[in-house]
Amino acid sequence: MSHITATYLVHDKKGDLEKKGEAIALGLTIGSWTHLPSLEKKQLEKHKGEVVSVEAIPQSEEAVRFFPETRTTGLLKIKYPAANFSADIPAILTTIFGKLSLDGEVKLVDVELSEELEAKFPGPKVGINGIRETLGVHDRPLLMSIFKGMIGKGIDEFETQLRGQTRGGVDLVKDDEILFDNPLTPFDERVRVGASVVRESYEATGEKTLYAVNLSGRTFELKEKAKRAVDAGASALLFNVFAYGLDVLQSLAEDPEISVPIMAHPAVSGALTASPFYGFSNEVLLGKFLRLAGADLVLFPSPYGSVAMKKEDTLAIKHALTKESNALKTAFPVPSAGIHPGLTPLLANDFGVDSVINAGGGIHGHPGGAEAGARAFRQAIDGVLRGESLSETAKEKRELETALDLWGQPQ
Ligand code: 1AE
Repeated sequence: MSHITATYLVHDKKGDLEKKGEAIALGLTIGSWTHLPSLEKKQLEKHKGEVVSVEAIPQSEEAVRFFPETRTTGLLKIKYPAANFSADIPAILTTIFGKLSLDGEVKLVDVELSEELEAKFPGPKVGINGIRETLGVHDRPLLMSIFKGMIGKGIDEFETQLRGQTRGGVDLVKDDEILFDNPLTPFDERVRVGASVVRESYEATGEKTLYAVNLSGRTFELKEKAKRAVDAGASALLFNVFAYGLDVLQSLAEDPEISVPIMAHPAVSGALTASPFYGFSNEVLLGKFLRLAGADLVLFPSPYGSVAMKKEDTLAIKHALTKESNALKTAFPVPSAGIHPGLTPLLANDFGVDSVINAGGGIHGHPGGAEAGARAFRQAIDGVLRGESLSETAKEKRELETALDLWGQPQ
């Protein structure tokens, strides 16, 4: 039978995890069970939530500090029949973590969908293989750069920045997530100029680049705007999914006319994931749900940069985006924030060839400008794939040498 299994981290006041599990499984499905007449039990059996497992675990130091009284910490795994909800993320979220998210210290740490249920979601439309196919790059981590300091600047600055980034050899360029539609760099103008610079750069270097314009504005305008962008030559879209909702991403991803990759930005997600006691795990929100909803690339803070995420969380996101699935294509993990060329070996080692190395300041801040900054990253990536240390590569590659002098490399 089709179903979803949710795992919750709980800190029970009453010290009875079994009872808490039962209360959740019944409370979020049929209400009560033991006192029902047998005919009704038969009718409701297929709707009844089921406690799959209850595991008591040691209290973390954080929990000892946080709770004034003794709590019993545990992982509760509960299975919900798909017969109870329509096959969409809003219905699933409301079932497995609707009222429950308001009920004390409960964190949703994992979800597993049955194959039948997973197959009802679009997943990434283009995915890792499709993006590699478009770019013609199959054997290395991709390189992405971010426009920086564009607020208050005009389309000429946009064009200059984009040209520098593409000529240096980045595979993707994305708008900064805080650049919205505005009179100085209107959305349609960015798409038009972006497509032209990307084309010109391909003619000059033979390397393709995808430019992801920030798809922003009111929810009900997004589809029309995205289609207009695709018609005008947009090669990718950036989307601040958590400012809108996962279902909005899904609507965009499953529209056949919006044929370009969608890049999901994690802005706002920290408000939903950061607490050890409440909200969602990063794996669930940025990994499982974003892939299900159709993100082709997922940005998240790397364990090494300026806004660090725990390494185990970043690896869990990567796993959720790339693990085998009969129904869903894989999506690129994009560890980001404060990335510079000196971090390339760590990123390549943790996230592998099927990942995107993404930098804003680490490209624009290069003393030789954005073009040199991008080149330094490409030199670092190529050197790492040849099995060289960065210092070895830098002996022959001056852009990388300059970058390492500026940002160093972790020992
Ligand atoms: C986790 C998202 C990172 C991001 O969007 C961004 O703009 C990073 O910029 P830098 O590389 O830290 O300058």
